[in-house]
Amino acid sequence: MTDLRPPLPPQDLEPYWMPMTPNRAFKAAPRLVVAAKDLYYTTADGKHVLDGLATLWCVNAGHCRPRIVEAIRRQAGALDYASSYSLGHPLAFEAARRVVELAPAGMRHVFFVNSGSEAVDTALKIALGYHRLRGAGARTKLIGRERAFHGANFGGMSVGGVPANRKAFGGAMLPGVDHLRHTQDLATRAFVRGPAPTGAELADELEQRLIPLHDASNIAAVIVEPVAGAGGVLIPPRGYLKRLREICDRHGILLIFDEVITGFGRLGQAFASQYFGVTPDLITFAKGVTSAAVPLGGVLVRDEIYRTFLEASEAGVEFFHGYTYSGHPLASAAALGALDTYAEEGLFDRANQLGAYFEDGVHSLRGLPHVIDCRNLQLLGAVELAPRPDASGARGMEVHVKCWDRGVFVRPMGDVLAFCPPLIVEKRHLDTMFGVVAEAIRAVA
Ligand code: PXG
Repeated sequence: MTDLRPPLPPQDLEPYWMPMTPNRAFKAAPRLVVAAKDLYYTTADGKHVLDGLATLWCVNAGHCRPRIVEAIRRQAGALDYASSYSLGHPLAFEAARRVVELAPAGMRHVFFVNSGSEAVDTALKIALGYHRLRGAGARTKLIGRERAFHGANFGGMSVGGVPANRKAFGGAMLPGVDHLRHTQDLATRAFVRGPAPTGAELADELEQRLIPLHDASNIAAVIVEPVAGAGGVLIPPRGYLKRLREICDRHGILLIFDEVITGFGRLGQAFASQYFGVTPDLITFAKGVTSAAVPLGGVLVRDEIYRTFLEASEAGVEFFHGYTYSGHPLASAAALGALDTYAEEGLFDRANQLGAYFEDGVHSLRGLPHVIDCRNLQLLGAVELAPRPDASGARGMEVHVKCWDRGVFVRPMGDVLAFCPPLIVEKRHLDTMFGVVAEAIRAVA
């Protein structure tokens, strides 16, 4: 890159209201990054920091990868923007074709949006519209799960289950939403390597409690993250997702997998659906589709759902939904650059190659002070610390800061520290990451 100029230090941090950030604390002690390459950030004071979380679970191909940078650069000078509303440009169609190529069989259509939150709200609307077009318009209830994160918009917030994200908006949630229990149980399933052998029966709650309560004829869809991410990296028990699928099938309920984190190689396949061998009706994705270089999200839909919209709706627009930037040329270009990078470098296989080594790294933290769980699946993992009695989350935040000071970025979610490195990670980076995390946990004890 020839014209990369480090930005000037910001003169005033106040105008920018930062998202999901303790603004007061940040602005008192700001941490700024000015550049990134592959697995490392460069901070404003010239330090290199290893990105142990693909930043926000999204930079799957690593930072500033040449094909992605070049694709964006080229597109920006050729066609900066064209709408997808009754107009089109080739790249959006090509990006859709390429995503569909990676999708589970029978999901040959994709609706583009700009983020995971939009993907989730779009998927929920597709589910409602689909049932209505089939004459089952009473199917409006949506089932989410405790500790789920499905984005910040109203639909995703309502089916989500992270208490802090819901608390302030309780009265404004979508009506007609219920939640399954989450799958975590530290009393019986702590320090399990990979999926727990027990716990699939947690899925039965859908059939034994929620369906009798609401009646299946009123339920549109169940939405789950195959592996819950922002709620603390919760690995589904063996057989759990398959059982959810079977119950949904028995009752005509659509199953939505929110693959915003698990999509694009995190578990060693394009999608978690393929890793678990369970095909949902809709898949939401975002983040890794462009390796985060330009915002893009989408919803993959089962063929019959797309056909229903095209055949059963009145003449004209079949689905009154979309965004100004759906299928944006720069996002489409970035997606193509990212998908080329994944393919050329075999990055979706990295989690298969490194999963066992990563697992050993995660579980090497067992036995350190206050560690109450280590969990992992392929290239996704977490260590959980006991909360301080008077300050839940404080210990996690302190470990996170100590890691940062030692040159490693891992994300605290309360007292859970998550690991989700870019797929270009190598063993030596994992050694550094887990070594630094161990030091930091000891230092904070
Ligand atoms: N679904 C899932 C499963 C996600 O992880 C979204 C939807 C929303 O995506 P957008 O692109 O609208 O942010 C996400 C996002 C965290 C954290 O605290 C996680 C996410 C975003 C920001 C922070 O770890 N995931």
